[in-house]
Amino acid sequence: MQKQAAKKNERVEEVFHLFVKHMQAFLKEAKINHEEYTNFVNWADRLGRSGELPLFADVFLETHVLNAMYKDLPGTQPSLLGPYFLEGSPELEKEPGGAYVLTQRPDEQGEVLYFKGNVSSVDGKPLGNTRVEFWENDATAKYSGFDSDAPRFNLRGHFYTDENGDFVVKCFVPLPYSIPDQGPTGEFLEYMDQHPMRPAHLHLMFEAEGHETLITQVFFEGDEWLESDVAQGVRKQLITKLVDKGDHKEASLNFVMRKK
Ligand code: MBD
Ligand code: FE
Repeated sequence: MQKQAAKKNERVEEVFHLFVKHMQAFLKEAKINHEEYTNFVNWADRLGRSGELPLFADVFLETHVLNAMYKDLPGTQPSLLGPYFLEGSPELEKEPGGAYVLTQRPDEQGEVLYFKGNVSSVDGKPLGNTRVEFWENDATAKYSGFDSDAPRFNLRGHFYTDENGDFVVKCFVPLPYSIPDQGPTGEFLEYMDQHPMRPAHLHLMFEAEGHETLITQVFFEGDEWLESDVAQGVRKQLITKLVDKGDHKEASLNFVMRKK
């Protein structure tokens, strides 16, 4: 126990030392004057007080952590967890055709999407009984539990793959998402000359025995924000096609999990 705690502190020490070193080098390189310094402290204080710090971090930093960890590894590339994941989603029920039906209000608006996936291991074996966590925004481009007044777990749920690693979930075509741009994060975007948009995406998290948890997103061909995602979460292999089936859309993607 003692030893583990010591080890953990060593890592924190190493990281904090590097952080301070690079911050000091940054202040020097940017020739930050005292007024700018005070402005920065005020902005960072407003960012924290507004509750937007997790948003800011996930939009501007998270992708760089993931790229450094996974860019050159086999298997499906992770994408951003983002600030809108909620623990404790309901387990979804199947409709007669075998698709899991996403939690929704009786009058839920949006275009129905049947999203199909297959989950396998890097060695090619299908991963049956994989827990799939799924969440997305609604037809007003809002996330339940955060910027929407829908019930807390609306458009959130989990289910399990069948023995072949397959699943189908009846959900909705997600919408491009504007991150909140009226607060301190918006101020930052304005100075950066950057729009606040993310391309439409589905959030998925996979948990399978003996494998690394895979947190990723799915995007759609033709989305106007794919190239300029404010959070830089798009990976080529995570883009799929929306196929028009008349009264609904279909899309699919396969997911490959890395072993622990
Ligand atoms: C989102 O919907 C999102 O997925 C991320 C990563 C950041 C902000 C909003
Ligand atoms: Fe999102």
